[in-house]
Amino acid sequence: MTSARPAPTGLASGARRVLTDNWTGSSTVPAPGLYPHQWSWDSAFIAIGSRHISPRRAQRELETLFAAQWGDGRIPHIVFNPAVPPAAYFPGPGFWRSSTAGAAAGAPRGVETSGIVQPPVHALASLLVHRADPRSSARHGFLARAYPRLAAWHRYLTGARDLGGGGLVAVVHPWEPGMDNSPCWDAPLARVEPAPPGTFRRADLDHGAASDRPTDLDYGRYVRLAADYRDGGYADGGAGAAFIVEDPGVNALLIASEHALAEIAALVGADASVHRDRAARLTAALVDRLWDPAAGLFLCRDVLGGGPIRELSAAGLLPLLVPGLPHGIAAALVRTARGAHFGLGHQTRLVPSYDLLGPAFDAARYWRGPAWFNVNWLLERGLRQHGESASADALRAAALETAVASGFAEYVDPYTGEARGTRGFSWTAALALDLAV
Ligand code: 9WN
Repeated sequence: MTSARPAPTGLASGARRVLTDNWTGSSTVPAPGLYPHQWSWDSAFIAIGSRHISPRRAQRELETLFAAQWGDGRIPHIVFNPAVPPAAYFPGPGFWRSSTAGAAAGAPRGVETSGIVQPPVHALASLLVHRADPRSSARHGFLARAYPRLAAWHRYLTGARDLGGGGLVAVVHPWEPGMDNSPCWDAPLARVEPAPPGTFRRADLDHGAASDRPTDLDYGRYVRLAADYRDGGYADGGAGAAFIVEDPGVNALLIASEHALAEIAALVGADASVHRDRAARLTAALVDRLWDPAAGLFLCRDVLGGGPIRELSAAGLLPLLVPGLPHGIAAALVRTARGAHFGLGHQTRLVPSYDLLGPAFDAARYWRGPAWFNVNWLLERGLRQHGESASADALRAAALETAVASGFAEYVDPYTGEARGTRGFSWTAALALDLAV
């Protein structure tokens, strides 16, 4: 149960306004201008919040995304809106060319998408959306339609994407874990030859301050990796891949979603045990491959480089969300969150995306230090799940205050809460609304 403390004035009305302004009629853009299409994990977080405004709209949000699923089961990280001018976002549909370049992987023909993925929060979001209004959900057959989509999505991730061969999902691009320029990617990315600067144009800098965004060198490498993946027909497991990483955040979200999928399976009359068994296997592999007792944190693993990446990222705290995580590990994660590297409850207003003491820490630059609301929402849930209700209550209060005071910013300075990135950001509004009710 959440604490009874009232939400700050203006929270609910402000959050609703952001979500209404950013709704296109079939999905919600993360923010107008900077992100004018539909993003995968954004839509999952947005649905978790918009279910409190309209359960039907939240169902629609997810179903629009599911309609763009590929034949091999992948849910693409962007679904492009054909009404938006091609130059408004880079890389746009003309770069990814999904309907032709992705044909062998079963990309849909009627809609253009990217060819990479984002973290699998969708089954968790679908269950929460269903629970907001089970009668409407049943009347519209929401879970019955969602279940096979979600099952295929998880099969893709645990099958084709077990690139390390140890039972975990691997990502093949820094955009996939959703934490684009995390210092965790610096070492594996150093092996990637950047695309030459003059060969692409960064539309993001039309809307965001260069000091808050990834660098041009990062972008050169993002473009090279995405172009190579596209030119290989978006096939997984080819010999040419230059970036393969196992990320604890992605895997923790998959496990939480696998548990949700077991509940969905039971509700639609399918076999729930497949999903419970898979969640148990993934949890064992997560602990076995990514837990670092000395750091008190889960670390990313560089599959091609062959070892752990010794950078402390908030992604390594996200396994707190995993039901059934061994008690000693959950307790160690809470100690790490409260310690000097993340400052939960004393040094920081919200948990930073990266180690406060790390060599690459930058309080302003995207995923290299700023605090993000989705990460803090997930941690609030994880803390509560492990019985840490006082910490969860304090984090909830701080997130609500900061969301309103920052104008529902994309991310904030973790010490001061000062707004960074774009404002009127959909998942900030959605998750604040969810924490407030
Ligand atoms: C690339 C939409 C997305 C989020 C990501 C965030 C940012 C995109 C970008 O915006 O990434 O996918 O253009 O920088 O890092 O987590 O889903 O909000």
